[in-house]
Amino acid sequence: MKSMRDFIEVAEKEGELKRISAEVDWNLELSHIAKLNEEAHGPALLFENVKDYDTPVITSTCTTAQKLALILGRPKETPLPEILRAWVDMGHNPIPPEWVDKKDAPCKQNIIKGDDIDLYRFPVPHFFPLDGGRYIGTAHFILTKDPETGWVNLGTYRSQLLGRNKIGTQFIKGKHADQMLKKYQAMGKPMPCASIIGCDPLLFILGAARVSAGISEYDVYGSIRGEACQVVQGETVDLPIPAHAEIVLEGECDPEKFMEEGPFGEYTGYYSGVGTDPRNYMEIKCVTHRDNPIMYSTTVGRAVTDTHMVMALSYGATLWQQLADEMHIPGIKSVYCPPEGSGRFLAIISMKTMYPGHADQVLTAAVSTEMGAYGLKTVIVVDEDIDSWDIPRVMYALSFRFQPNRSQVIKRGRSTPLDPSLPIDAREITGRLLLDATIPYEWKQKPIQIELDPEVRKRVESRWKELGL
Ligand SMILES: Cc1cc2nc3c(=O)[nH]c(=O)nc-3n(C[C@H](O)[C@H](O)[C@H](O)COP(=O)(O)O)c2cc1C
Ligand SMILES: [Mn+2]
Repeated sequence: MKSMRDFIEVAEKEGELKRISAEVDWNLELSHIAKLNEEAHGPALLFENVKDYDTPVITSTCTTAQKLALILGRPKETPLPEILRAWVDMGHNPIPPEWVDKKDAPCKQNIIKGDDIDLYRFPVPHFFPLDGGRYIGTAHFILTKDPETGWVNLGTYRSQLLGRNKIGTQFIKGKHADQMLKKYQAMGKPMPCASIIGCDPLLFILGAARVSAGISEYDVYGSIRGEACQVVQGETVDLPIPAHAEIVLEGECDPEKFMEEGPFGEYTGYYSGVGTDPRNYMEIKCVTHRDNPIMYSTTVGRAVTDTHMVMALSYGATLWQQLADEMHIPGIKSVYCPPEGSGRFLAIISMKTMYPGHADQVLTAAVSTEMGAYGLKTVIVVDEDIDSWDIPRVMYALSFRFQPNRSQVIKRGRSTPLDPSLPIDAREITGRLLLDATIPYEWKQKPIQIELDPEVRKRVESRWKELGL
């Protein structure tokens, strides 16, 4: 799979994509259809007839495990925890992107510069009633490059349509594009950027993934796909653009310039903030697009949407990799970050305890990883006999193995400004809860679990019919 068109072909063949030919309004109607379809665990939707526009819009590409499985080249019945494990297993062989000629890059089929640029020519949806405007960048990612090391980052940061050639940026403090922007600021220069709208959905998933600083999401893409991402030189920016992208917005972000942005119906189920905020923005210098481009979009909003599934997959897999592969902590059996918590506020880790304090080590390590250090509020560890995704069994462990005295409250850690459980003006720091629901390794006398007598069990099972059961 190289492009959005490849995904459409696969998903349609598998019955996981529906074309909508009836006219649909980009103003609220499109998002509401997508949202209600997502709440019913429906297929990806390709809106072919958007009011006032010729360009189609695709939504809901990642909202179920079935579609995530197809994106990762697995059978569509593969359950989410198995997809997560596959991600972890495939993540060991980084492959850098491969440069191709402009003539081999469909994203260069149309090139628009200067005054001819008009972003209102794209069918940009207005999602929720109290949104500050239309959002052109939802299922997109922004490409940036570190001016010191050349590290290329892919980050999904929402973009409001702010003018014919302007889109908002919301690089939350500490995000990789924010770290880079601060370096350009110190150099007194604007930061070259490109917004990629419409691509292999795995690139979007990676844009939202919490890959460690200094590592390019392109290399992780190569590892998971098993082949390099094909890229082409930008027209006006020195950035590697995915050759098969549908729509590319090239431009720059001046760290000293701001426009009003927001609010937006966020993945927490609440609007971000209470009004607009001054934020940096991108001034677009060049638009390139394929012939008959496809606009890629996602509703965000309340769970469960693309954002929740994408984060449950990539944040869960990343936390697992960071604990097991980067920190080399033994005994990690599985990690699950439920989509209902958008894969980022709550993590459940199943582990084989191997020495005293091992569970405590995993708990404190989890909130110190790249993934966990940012906004992870609750971590639960359970013994290896319980699967991390088996919520009834996790509830069992929280009832019969958990002890508050073996658990910890951490008073301070990095938060997300979108966490609605914190007051609107104090969202930079969060508390954390580390819940140990394992049986302590060092106990000499462990509780004796009830097992049925195997002989008697066999005997009564053979009498099942006779018993009328
Ligand atoms: C649809 C969607 C919208 C997002 N919007 C933002 C945003 O506006 N600002 C932000 O900092 N993170 C946003 N995120 C989360 C980031 O994509 C995520 O933290 C990612 O790790 C950022 O890339 P980085 O780690 O390379 O900085 C969004 C994620 C999704 C799926
Ligand atoms: Mn990154």
